[in-house]
Amino acid sequence: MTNCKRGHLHPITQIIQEINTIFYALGFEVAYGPEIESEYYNFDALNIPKNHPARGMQDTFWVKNKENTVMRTHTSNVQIRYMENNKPPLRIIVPGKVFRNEATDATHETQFYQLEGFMVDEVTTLGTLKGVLKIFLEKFFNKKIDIRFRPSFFPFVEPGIEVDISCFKCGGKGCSICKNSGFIEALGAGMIHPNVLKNVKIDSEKYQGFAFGVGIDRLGMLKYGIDDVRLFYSGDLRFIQQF
Ligand code: 2U9
Repeated sequence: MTNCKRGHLHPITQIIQEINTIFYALGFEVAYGPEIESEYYNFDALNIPKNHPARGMQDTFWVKNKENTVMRTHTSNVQIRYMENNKPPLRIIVPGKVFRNEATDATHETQFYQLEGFMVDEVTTLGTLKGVLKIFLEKFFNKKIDIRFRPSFFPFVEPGIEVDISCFKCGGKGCSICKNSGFIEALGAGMIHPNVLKNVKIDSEKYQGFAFGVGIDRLGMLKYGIDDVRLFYSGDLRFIQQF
C-alpha cells in the first residue's frame, strides 16, 4: 500500500484555524451563522441602500421560490445577529463561506471564504484597528509588515478605508507580487456606521467600533504564492497534497 496517503484538512480550513488562533490570543471570539440569509440581515441592517447594485441579479444569488432570501454575500450577517444578542464590549471574528453571482476567473469564484471582524467598545479607533491588523498580519505572514490606510467607501462604515500592506516578499523594494509598488491591497475596513449601531440598538453616542473584511482565499494565495483561486476548489490532489 505504498500509494495510500492519509488525508488531511483542506488548506482553507487550515488557514481558518490559523487565523482563529491568532485572533483568539487577542481576545476575539469566533462566531458562525447562516449561509442562507434574509435580505434584512444581509443588506438592510448594514445600511446598504435598496437600490445598491450589489443587491441586483449580477452579484447576489437570490433563493428561488422564497421571498427576500439570499445566499449571503458577506459574513456581516453574523455580526448583526451577534450584536443583537450581546452587549458591548464586543470582539469577534467571523470566518465563513460567501456567495457572489459573477463570472469566475483566476481571482474570482462564485463561492469563496471571507473573514470579517469587529470590535465595539467605548474607546475604539482606527488606531486600535491598525494595531490589531498589524499583529494579525505579522503573525499570519511571519514577517514585519507596515500598514497603509487609504480613504474609501462602504455603506456600513464611516469613514471607510482600504488597507494596503507592505510587500512581505520584497519588503517594499518592489517585485512582481506587489507590481513594483512596494504595497499590496489587502483589506477593506472602517468605523461601523452609526446607522448600523442604531439598527442593533447600540447607543452610538456611547459606543463605537471598527470593522474589517478580507478574502481568506486571497490571504492564502498571497501567503503560499497561489496564482489561481479555483485551485482551492478543484479537488486536484496534486495541489491539495502540498499542504
Ligand atoms: C458590520 C459592520 C461593518 C466589514 C467591512 C469591508 C470593509 C470590505 C471586502 C474585503 C474583500 C469584502 O471579501 S471582500 O470582497 N470587505 O471591504 N468589510 S468594512 O464591515 C462591517 C461588517 C459588519 C456589522
